[in-house]
Amino acid sequence: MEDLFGALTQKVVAADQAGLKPMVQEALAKGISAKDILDKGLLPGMDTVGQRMRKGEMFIPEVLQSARVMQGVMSLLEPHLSQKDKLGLGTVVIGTVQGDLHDIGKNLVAMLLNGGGFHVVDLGTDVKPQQYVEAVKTHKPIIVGMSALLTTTMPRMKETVDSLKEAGLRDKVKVMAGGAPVTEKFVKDIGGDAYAPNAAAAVEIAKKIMK
Ligand code: B1M
Repeated sequence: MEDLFGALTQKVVAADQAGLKPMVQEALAKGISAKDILDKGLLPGMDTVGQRMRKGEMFIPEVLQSARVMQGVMSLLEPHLSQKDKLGLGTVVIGTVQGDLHDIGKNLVAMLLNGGGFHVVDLGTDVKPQQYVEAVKTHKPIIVGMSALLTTTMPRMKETVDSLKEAGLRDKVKVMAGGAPVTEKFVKDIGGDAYAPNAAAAVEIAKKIMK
């Protein structure tokens, strides 16, 4: 059994969609639970991808491929997962802030969070503070994630935090922010909780927040 989980992990790291799909189908047919396939086979693969990205051993296109392969097989597992298992570690609402259309980094963060076991609600780009507020009311996330790539849109991050405060929701969520011009000090100054310099760090920090 350990061999099978190890092989699944390797297929995720190698982004081998063609090899992974039949292996997952076979595991399900053998009666191995979808939760075990996910927790013991696939998620450790995304953990490895995150570690290799941090060490500079894997680059963004490869990381995206692994994340896509992971998402591809999730459709096979989903019908077999309970609602609780589907929610995994908890919900993260994420978006690129108002006025900003850059979404490559945000998508990468969303994919790795998803691959890391979080349920991700992606609000897309140009997300207004009020949209974050509404999403928090609807989805009850544990984390609100904001991305900005333009210095001119960074102030929208503070406005979003302020809107959450005004709506009485600030103490119900942790606020994580990132993007090339964003710094740890900036996140602290605007009243956020966590800064992540890259997607792998975002997953690590999100997991720490959950503990
Ligand atoms: Co634009 N752009 N762009 N752009 N663009 C930059 C950001 C810029 C630095 C280029 C430059 O001038 N050197 C510059 C900003 C300058 C500044 O603000 N000081 C710039 C500009 C000026 C503009 C326009 C204004 C250009 C114009 O029209 N005159 C315009 C703005 C449009 C708008 O948003 N309203 C514009 C448009 C575009 C394109 C549409 C052409 C395209 C975006 C396509 C898309 O995203 N779908 C684009 C691109 C591609 C870039 C560059 C070249 C690349 C950005 C990128 O995708 N990086 C960028 C220059 C550069 O960075 N080299 C540039 C790769 C990505 C994986 O990294 O997004 O940093 P990044 O994400 C990382 C981390 O930051 C972190 O994790 C990610 C993965 O490790 N992270 C988070 C990101 N979000 C996070 C959230 C978290 C945690 C971590 O928690 C929630």
